[in-house]
Amino acid sequence: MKRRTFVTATLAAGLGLAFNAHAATQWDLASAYPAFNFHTQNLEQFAKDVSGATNGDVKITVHSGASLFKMPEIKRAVQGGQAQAGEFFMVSFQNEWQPFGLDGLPFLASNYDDAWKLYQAQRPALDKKLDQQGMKLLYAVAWPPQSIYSNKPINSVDDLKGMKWRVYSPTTARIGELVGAQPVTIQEAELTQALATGVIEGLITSSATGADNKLYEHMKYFTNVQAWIPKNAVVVNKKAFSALPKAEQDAVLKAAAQAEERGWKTSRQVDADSIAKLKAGGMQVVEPSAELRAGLAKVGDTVIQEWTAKAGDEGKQVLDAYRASK
Ligand code: PCA
Repeated sequence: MKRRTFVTATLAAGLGLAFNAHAATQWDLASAYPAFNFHTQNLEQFAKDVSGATNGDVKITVHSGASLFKMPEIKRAVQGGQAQAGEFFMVSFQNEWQPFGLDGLPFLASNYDDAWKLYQAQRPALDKKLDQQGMKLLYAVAWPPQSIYSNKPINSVDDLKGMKWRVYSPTTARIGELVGAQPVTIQEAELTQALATGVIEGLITSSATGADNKLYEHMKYFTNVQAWIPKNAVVVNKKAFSALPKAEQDAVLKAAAQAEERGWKTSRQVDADSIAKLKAGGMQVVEPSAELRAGLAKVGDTVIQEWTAKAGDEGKQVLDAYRASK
């Protein structure tokens, strides 16, 4: 009798273990943007869809607001498996591989339709690069177009001279240099504090980030230059992905494709809503003068030339593919 109980208990424990081993896929997904930001909400929906499609077998926990890793660390954390998945801002990583910075080049693709074409041209190279780095690209979503926030009117590039200029990528730093501003790198998670302490007098970012951080409390002008449309990439560690049964891999990829489509749609809507929020907050939303446009276009040409020289054949191929698709 005793022996039978023991056998049954052992069997049950064994079965329990086997069941748990199958059910226990748990991914941490590191993100750097606030919980209420549209990229983050899209990630939450993605996680929900994956859980739903796998009957709860694949659980993804989204850690927003740079709570698990800071933005510059997220990519490496996913690569090394410290986080199974993560979202990173591609243009920040341009120095590592120039094509990461393609969607941060001025006036190359400054409306959503062109930005989508640019992404299609960039995607094969991105997939390959991330694969070599031990990751899989799940999807990428555009931020709204990037425009200038400042505490004084910007009528020409000369007005940017001497300004403490917040940057987030090699290109935004280079633009700062070319116009004679003082570039200072600040992550979005630290933006509010930097504004409160007067470290920044101007920056270029999206309407969404301006609204998320209530930039109208610190800056007066939003000059709608729409210079480029950069993207966040959502990646998963390749080993973590390969460990899933095929049906679950397919479910993840399907949810990712849906997240991408939903994210691009939402981005357009968020742009309109955020500009309304900026206005409601008291910000002056102004169209750029012809002089400013011309000045920025010139700076943009220099930056693109420099990028092309650095990006070599690989960069040229992507750029050619994009131009041919337009
Ligand atoms: N917001 C983020 C990235 C691009 C954007 O629109 C930021 O400013 O850091």
